[in-house]
Amino acid sequence: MANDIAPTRIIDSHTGGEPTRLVVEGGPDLGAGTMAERRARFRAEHDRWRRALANEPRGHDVIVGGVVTPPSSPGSHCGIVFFNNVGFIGMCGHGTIGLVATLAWLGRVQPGRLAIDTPVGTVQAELHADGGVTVANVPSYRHLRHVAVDVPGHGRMHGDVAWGGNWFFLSHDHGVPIDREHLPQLLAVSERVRQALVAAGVTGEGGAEIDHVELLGPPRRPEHLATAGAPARAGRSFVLCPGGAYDRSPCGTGTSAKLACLAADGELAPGETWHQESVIGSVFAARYERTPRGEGRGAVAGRDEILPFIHGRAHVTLDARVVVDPRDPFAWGL
Ligand code: PYC
Repeated sequence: MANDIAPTRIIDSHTGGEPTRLVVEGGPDLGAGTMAERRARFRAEHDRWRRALANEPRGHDVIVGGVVTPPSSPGSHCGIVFFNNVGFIGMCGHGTIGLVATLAWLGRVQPGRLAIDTPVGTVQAELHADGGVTVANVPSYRHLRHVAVDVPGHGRMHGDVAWGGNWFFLSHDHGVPIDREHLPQLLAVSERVRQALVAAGVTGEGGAEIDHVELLGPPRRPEHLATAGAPARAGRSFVLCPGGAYDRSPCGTGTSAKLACLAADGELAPGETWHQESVIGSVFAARYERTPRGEGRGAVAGRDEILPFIHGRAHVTLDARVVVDPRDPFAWGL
């Protein structure tokens, strides 16, 4: 039976274990305009594509998808709109590393720098000769410090609210070890935290929903542990994503939010390397530069923002063509 759609090619990759599924040919026509306008058009007119690619039976709740578009800014290589099983996300660090690795695999980019337009700003990326990728993310900042939330069944917890391209609540005092053995508890607690934030009216700037919860702990990898006289410049994180899945990678936007908090607390100097481990043990190397005051997102005068740099590596896992069988009642996703 013939396909119901124009030829559509997807390429899957993973970054530190977290999958990215990119539409590199065909797919929805998001038209012209800013990336935020293209995302709005995607949401309003083409949401079946998101469901088809990120939901069962073709996808699953861990997938972050992206539609690669022509650039919206002069000088950029391309644009990208990221989505998941429940909606759209602003930026995606692991997904951008996956995008650059995918473009390299397709032969569309060579080692060097490229700019990529996203709905929350243009980011810079560098493809290194060894295949590693560094992403200079959107300017990031801490919005609220040490907020108390009462989490039903768990008790009072505290955390910072920070922007790293998505909104995060970052907490240390959750009491759960950050390892695979405790995934059921980590998922349960983080989901309750998200609900408690909504109930308590704790939001990002301008009432924005905090849709990612980041539970933090000490590093586990031997090379990241503190040594005599030298504190650990590393941590381990569990990140709950908006659709209920956890990030297998250290989460690029979550690492950016963490860097913003470290910078605000004076615990990491500009240029110093921070290693962020994921709950499965994959690692991003990160650092930041200070941005001139108030020149970042929204240009809020006097706000301290940082420019985060996230370094990681992605591997292509699949190169496929989407089939939509008109007889299939679930062809566009559950
Ligand atoms: O790497 O920024 C990230 C990310 C966001 C959601 C899943 N991964």
